[in-house]
Amino acid sequence: MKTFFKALAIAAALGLAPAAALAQETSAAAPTAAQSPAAAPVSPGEASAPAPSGTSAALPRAAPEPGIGQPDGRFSLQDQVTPIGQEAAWFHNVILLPLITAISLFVLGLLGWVMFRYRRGAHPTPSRTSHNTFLEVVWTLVPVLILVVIAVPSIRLLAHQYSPPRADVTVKAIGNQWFWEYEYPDLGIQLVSNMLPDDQARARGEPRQLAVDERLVVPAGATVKMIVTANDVIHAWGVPAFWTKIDAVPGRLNETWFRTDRPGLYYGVCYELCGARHGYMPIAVEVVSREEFARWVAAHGGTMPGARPAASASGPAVAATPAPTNVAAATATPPTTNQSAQPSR
Ligand SMILES: [Cu+2]
Repeated sequence: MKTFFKALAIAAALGLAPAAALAQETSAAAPTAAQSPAAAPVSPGEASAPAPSGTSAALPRAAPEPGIGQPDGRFSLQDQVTPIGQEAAWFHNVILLPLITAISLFVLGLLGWVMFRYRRGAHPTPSRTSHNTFLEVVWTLVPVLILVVIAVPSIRLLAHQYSPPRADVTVKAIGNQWFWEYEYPDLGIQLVSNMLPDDQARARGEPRQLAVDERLVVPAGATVKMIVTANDVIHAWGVPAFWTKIDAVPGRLNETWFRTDRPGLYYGVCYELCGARHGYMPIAVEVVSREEFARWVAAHGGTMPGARPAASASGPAVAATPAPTNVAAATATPPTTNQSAQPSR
């Protein structure tokens, strides 16, 4: 009986394995090899300067909240702050996890029963039964019904994910070895976002290897359309608290979206193994009020759509596009590379 309970515990662990995998995914930023902070893709002069540009002055940087938008060691999904994320988390926590746990325990119980009840000592003459129509119908129909039950919320979630509302803000995210670039094509803003070295992250009270110099800033309550691509190799842009993750493929524009009403700071990472410093190109999304967003746009030399002067409504927005403020940091030769030459596209 003792071994049975032991086996039961193993089955429970197996049933919960997918959750463990997901939880692990959220902490993918954890380093696999010790890397000195000096190897961060930030030039030495840059590293000593607290803020790469004067842009952050107009907007106080939101501090991260414990347990929100970052891995905190929990054995489950991060708190979801988008409607899609909440629907998906409900599907995972309320439907899938109990179902796979119950199925695993049931199968384990059957195995244990057969092993115990029909062992040679207790059952020396084996039965010669080879068919049982009732059982065969049951073990065919029950899995089919389970799949149908799963399919309904699953397809509903897919439909919601792939029918985004009209976009309020469009952001183009471009993956590079090993940093992210962001463009707001309608606002005339370009950013380069590099990971902060450990000492600077600590000084700002942010988690190491998740803090960046330039955050992606979006307004609360707005539908943000993310157009995601890459310059060199395949990366993937994702933020676990938004339930958003999509590949960044050179030469392709992938699209995803998110909307959250909750201001705050949410971290993500690159989710596609993209080279030596794959683990060091984090993502930080700061969700602010609409007023703060307007101030942030102005501070970055951008123009809010409504604020554009009538005379220049037909195009000069492009001419007004400012040069990225901290491009020098990103275009500096990376300390390591696994490519001898950039492939021409
Ligand atoms: Cu990457």
